[in-house]
Amino acid sequence: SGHRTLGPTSTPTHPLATAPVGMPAHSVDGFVREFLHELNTNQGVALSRSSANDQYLALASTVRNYLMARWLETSRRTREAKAKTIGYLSAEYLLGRQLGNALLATDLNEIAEKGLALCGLDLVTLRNQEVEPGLGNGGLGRLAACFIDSLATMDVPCIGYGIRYEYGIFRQTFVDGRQVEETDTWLALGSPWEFPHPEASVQVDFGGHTERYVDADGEERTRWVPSWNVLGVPYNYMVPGYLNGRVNTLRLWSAQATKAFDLQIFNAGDYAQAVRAQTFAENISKVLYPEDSTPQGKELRLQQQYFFVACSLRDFIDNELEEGFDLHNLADRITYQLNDTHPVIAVPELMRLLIDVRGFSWDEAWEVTSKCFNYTCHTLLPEALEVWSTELLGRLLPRHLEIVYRINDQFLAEVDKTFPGDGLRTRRMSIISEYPERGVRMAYLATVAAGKVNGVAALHSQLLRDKVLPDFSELWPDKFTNVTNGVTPRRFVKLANPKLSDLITDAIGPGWLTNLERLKELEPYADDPEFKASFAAVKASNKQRLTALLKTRDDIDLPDGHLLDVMVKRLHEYKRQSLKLLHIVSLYEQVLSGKLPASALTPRTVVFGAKAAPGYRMAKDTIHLINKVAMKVNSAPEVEGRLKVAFPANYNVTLAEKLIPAADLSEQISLAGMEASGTGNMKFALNGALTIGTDDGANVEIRQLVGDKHFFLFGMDEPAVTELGAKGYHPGAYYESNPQLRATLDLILSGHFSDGDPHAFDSVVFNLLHQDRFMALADFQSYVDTQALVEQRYADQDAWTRSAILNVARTGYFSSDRSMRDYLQRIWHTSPML
Ligand code: GLS
Repeated sequence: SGHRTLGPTSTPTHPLATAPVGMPAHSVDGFVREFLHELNTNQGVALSRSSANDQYLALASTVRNYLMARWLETSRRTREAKAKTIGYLSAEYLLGRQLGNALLATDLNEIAEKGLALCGLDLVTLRNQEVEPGLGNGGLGRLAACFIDSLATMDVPCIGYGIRYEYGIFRQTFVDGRQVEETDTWLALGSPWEFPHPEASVQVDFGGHTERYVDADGEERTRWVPSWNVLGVPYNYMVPGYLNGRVNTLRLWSAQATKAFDLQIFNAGDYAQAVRAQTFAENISKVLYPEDSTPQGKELRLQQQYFFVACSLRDFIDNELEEGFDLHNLADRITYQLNDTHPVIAVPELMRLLIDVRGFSWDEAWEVTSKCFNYTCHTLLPEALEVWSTELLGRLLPRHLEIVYRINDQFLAEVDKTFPGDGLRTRRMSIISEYPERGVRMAYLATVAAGKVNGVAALHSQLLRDKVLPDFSELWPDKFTNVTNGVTPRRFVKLANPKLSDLITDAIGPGWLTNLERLKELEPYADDPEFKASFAAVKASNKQRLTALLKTRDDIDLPDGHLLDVMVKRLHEYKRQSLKLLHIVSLYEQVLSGKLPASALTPRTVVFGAKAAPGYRMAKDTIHLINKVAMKVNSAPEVEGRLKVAFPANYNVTLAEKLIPAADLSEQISLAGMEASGTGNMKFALNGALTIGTDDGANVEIRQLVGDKHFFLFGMDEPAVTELGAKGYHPGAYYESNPQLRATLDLILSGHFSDGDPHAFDSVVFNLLHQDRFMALADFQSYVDTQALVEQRYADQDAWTRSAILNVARTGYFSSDRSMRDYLQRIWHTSPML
């Protein structure tokens, strides 16, 4: 290990060799020149013979070239200033399409549009060629993407570290209403945004055993003798700030077989075995685990985690720090943010590097390590807190397990000193769990090592302190803090909703996109008839845009003039898509049974978007049920023109950018105390949808900011949920006592939605009736009553639009720029570069 030799071997004499790299001219002419050059020299085709894919790839390279000078300059400037860098360690980055964002960051949109038109090409068509990099599951991965966007825009040095999955989140299709997963081949048609650096590969070891030995100074030391290894190849991606000249780096690692590993077997003549070895190594970065908020106790998952973390720590020390840097001062130059527990194995890895490789004493190493890490927890579900069995960890990373044991011994000694003789407490707090098997609680390890531990919304951080880690917050109250999540307004307002953005700029002038609290200046416009009319026209136009998209993308017809009611997020029981479904079936049942004339329904289209983890049976059954209800409702003459259910497959960032700006109503209906924050909720409010939601996650803060009158609150709050749980929850009692709920469930049980098969949805319905862990039945009446209030308000379009404008004006707080400011102040203790 050590520093690579970089740069020329003798002093360069050509004047260009030391000049900063040039940038193509910022003009239509300059752009066309660069584009055709890329098409000819990179794609090797003439314009007249180029495919749409050729044109897209050439366009991407062209835009990339405009960012290049800034990228190189950013890196030079950061090194020279020896600035502190944020090392964001995340197993997921749900980036979404890159081209639009790069055009925005370089202010090239108009130029590109005109230039391409002069070439007979259409920018929108080319933008639609891009397959989004879906290297994340949901909110957690998208949050990482928003954060690195904000840091670049705020001129903060950051390297995002993660995994370059060959296959990202699966592509969802429906067959007979059931989810079918297809592989996401996002790299198949070329990957113009990445820069591989195989020469900078890092070796990562696994397995084997440890040995004690005495070094030259007579010190007792430990040596790890691993049994196999792989190479990590870095791929760099640009992370451009918005119009500020900064371009940070996202560095994703791809696994490759090491030559030695390979050749040895190959030379022994076993070609098949050599190929198998390669496959084995490359499997590590093959595919994203399609789990969200649930643990995946797979060995490969742990391999992935250690793989990218080991590469990333080595990369920073060897390639970003100057030669001879004293690692005792490492915390002056980097602060690692652990995005959930996935990268927490970085803690023992840094200890190992410092002790075994750099010769630090244990105490010296701990002093450095405990200053380098902070930990963000993203969940409250107990089953989502990772615990790795010591059997597995010891087999895969024997030295790391030893280090974890010693960290635990040292930690428990501290607990015992603070609470002498409190054996129960020491056992509760141990990093090592003993039941159901001996394992390492990664959240505890992270909490012990971290300088700061944060939750992702005010309520979540409070519950984290009081319910998930109460002993730890008692021991170290100052370690705990909150940073409420945010979303980048560049992608989720400007790119997704250009018409709203123009309207805002017309009203309050430019500058709000990097200072989103300025949206407050829109408040007076909520009473301006002209502005209200324009605002409503923007919403209508966004609905038309969505209608056109869903027609071509999914062959779905969205009716005109409906209340557009949208629930998009991962399919999970705690998020309660089933509650939304019960509402739909309840409306339909009332019309069908004659309790309600169809004319009494507010015309409404409900749009779902949701992927279920492939192994999550209940979630997949719920998708099936939603699709079956949709088929029936959409073809029922009784509710024609009044109720429609649309479920476009494969919800992803690209679809979100079209769906959210069109929505009237945002469904945020998780059981209180379950959704750590949510970030979709923020995107909807910022785009002028009203929320129907529980008192959960960041909904709480959204409601406080927009005001009760402009938010539809329903259901139990967290204390009520806890109380009901303690009392004993019996969902069947709600079925028995609520005739409308009973009629609703009975209609499903009758086989009405399943071609007469009464058992098709037993799993979903009986789960609700007999278990209902997330108390959907308890909140049913409150939910349908509140939906009636929604309809009342919607009937007064003027009042609705006013509320929608106030939602936009009052939610500037949810910019991820503000989240990053909070992290800088409360956790990272650093500031933008000047
Ligand atoms: C999540 C939470 O479930 C979301 O509530 C949260 O908004 C997100 C980002 O903090 O993190 N945790 C998780 O495992 N997946 C998520 O989306």
